[in-house]
Amino acid sequence: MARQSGTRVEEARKPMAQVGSMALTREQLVEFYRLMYLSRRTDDREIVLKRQQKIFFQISCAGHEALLVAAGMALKPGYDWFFPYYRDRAICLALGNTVEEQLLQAVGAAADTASGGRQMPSHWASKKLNIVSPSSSTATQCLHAVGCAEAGRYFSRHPEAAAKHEGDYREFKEVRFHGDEVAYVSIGEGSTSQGEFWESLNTASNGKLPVLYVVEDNGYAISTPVEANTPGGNISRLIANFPNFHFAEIDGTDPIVSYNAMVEAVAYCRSGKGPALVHGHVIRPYSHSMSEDERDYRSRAELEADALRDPISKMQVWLLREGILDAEQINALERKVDEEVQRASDRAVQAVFPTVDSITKHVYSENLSSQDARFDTQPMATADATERTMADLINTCLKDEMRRDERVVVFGEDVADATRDEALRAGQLKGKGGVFKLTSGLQKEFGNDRCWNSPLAEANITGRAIGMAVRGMKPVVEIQFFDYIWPAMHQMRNELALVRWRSNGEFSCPLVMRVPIGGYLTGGSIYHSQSGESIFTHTPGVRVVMPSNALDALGLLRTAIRCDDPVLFLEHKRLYRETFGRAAYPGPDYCIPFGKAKIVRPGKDLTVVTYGAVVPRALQAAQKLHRDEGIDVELIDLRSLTPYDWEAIAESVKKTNRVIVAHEDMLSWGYGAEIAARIGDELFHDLDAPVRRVAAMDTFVAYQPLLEDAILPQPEDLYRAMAELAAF
Ligand SMILES: Cc1ncc(C[n+]2csc(CCOP(=O)(O)OP(=O)(O)O)c2C)c(N)n1
Repeated sequence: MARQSGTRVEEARKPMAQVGSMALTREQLVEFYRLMYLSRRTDDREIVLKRQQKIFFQISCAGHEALLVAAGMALKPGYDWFFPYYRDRAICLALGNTVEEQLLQAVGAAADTASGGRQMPSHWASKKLNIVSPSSSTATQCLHAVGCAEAGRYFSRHPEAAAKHEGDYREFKEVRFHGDEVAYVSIGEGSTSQGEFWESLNTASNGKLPVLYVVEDNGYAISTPVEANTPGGNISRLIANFPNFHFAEIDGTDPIVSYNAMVEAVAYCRSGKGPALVHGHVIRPYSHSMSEDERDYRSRAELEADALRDPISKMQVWLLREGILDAEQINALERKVDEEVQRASDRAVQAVFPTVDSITKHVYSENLSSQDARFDTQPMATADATERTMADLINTCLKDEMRRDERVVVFGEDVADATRDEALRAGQLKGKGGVFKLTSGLQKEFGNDRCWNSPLAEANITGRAIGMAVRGMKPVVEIQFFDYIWPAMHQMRNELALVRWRSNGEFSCPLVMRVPIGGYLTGGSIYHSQSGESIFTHTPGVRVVMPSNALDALGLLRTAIRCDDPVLFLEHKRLYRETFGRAAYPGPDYCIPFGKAKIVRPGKDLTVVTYGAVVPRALQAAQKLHRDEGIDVELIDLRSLTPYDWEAIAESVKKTNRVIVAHEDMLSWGYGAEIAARIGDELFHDLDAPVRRVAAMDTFVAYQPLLEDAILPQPEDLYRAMAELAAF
């Protein structure tokens, strides 16, 4: 187009397809078709490469191209934000992703800019274009888009929060935002059955957020037809009553109709009125993926009916009929596209593969380790030497960090002082501030947009926090009880832990999840007493810490907030207001590096490695054993569980030659199993006795205190194990 003469350029730019107030020029229409065709031919090329075993998976965008090119042309790359799913090849091409970039991912090349060979093809990501690295999980991305939109709005209201800051995660998190930016998220109609889709609609609607949802309805989720997923077979009908939304249901195989709908929806989002959802009916001509054959479950008649709606042939016919391109011009355009795909493919199959030594790169931050020396500080003497509880010092730390860093926001269930805040502001209410009061006063001091109540939905909390953290905010969210972390598990395991690694370091989501955990509550019962830390220490990419006293809680929480990794911060509720481990406020910069254990009691006869609420119980047992038998136990409080302080363990075991690993969680497959195995493996020659474990019974915690006492490890159990091991 660039080489056309003056009059031909004018001709090309004349509006050709007028629908409502929207118009596409001839030039745009040709580009529209080119992008659709480019997308289809890239899929076709991948299919060939898969058959040649040069790539290992293929899932196509075929049939969705019109809807997606329309979205791409209506949005701005590098300005708006994108959370596309695996069918979205065409929008990524329209935004500026190249065929070569896409094929480099397909071959698993080192130069794959989306993931460095870590993700399957069609897992689009581009830092430059604001296409955020996705997982393969269906619907998780909806909550990220919501969090992303919230971040854009937050930075618009707090522009000074975007400033770079040396010495913490902000040094490595550049913030870019625009007041009228839109967050695009797409999803298949089958995946709208996922709770996370609905949880995201909830917040997008309530917050009038500029999120553009595109539901690509090809009528099937693998082999399950839409009516088996969606009651009544139409998602638009079900969601129609969400307030503040702009809705459009369209034929997504029609480029002009799609473009019109997208432009209108984007304008609605940009204006700040709220979110929009475009439900496009499309087709799926190529089976779900190359791992199956849809002829096994779809009738021939159905496939033939779909074929008649193919967007590529429909647009080609339309261009010819409208006289926009003649057959020769179409052939020339298609030939050029074919050559482009061929060139990209030739280069991609020659690509260098990632080396094995790159595997562990970007599991955690390469920029700022949570073990960094800058987190190794000493407590400062302050004017107030009052001994304070763990609950009090955690609350103080949150306030300190919110004062210091405007990117820190706190949300979760019941964490605000009062959502209806008039009476609070008038000084008539004390405020709630969390079921354990740990976030008390944050909303009052920092305002409603820095501390607020989330919906009662743990995936919502976690997914939104991920979206915000990707943009550079530092959410410090609360899961009300560890027992209810499970709805967030999908977001934690498949998203939080993986954003950095799967994007080869291009994206990250350092944030903090504070979670009250544990039993010893006398009546806490099954659903308020659970442990389960090993499930998360078994997840690379997330740091897990669990303090046993007030000073450690404050120092570790500060490091959690300032560091560059996602952190699961486990707070033992029994320790919140315990007399054990109270401490004076150590000043606003006191930090403790992760991975550094504390010797609670030095000793020479045997080592106990533990953490959390077992620390005071083990200490009690050790002191009694010393009084009774003169046996001198060295007690190690790990404090942080990943990373953990292997050096401290090894040094102690080499000295005492006997070791117990103790924890509150169940014995089998618990955290202690890993530590015990490593001691057996690496310190076998230093041992004079078998490695012993003390832990809960392999059951949940019962309500009746007699049972609870029997289920959880008590000081007497620890005493007995120490005495036996010392006598071995
Ligand atoms: C949480 C989750 N469950 C199951 C899968 C396996 N899976 C991948 S795609 C898919 C079907 C999705 O259908 P739909 O949302 O309609 O999108 P389409 O593939 O038809 O475009 C399923 C079940 C997954 N990726 N994630």
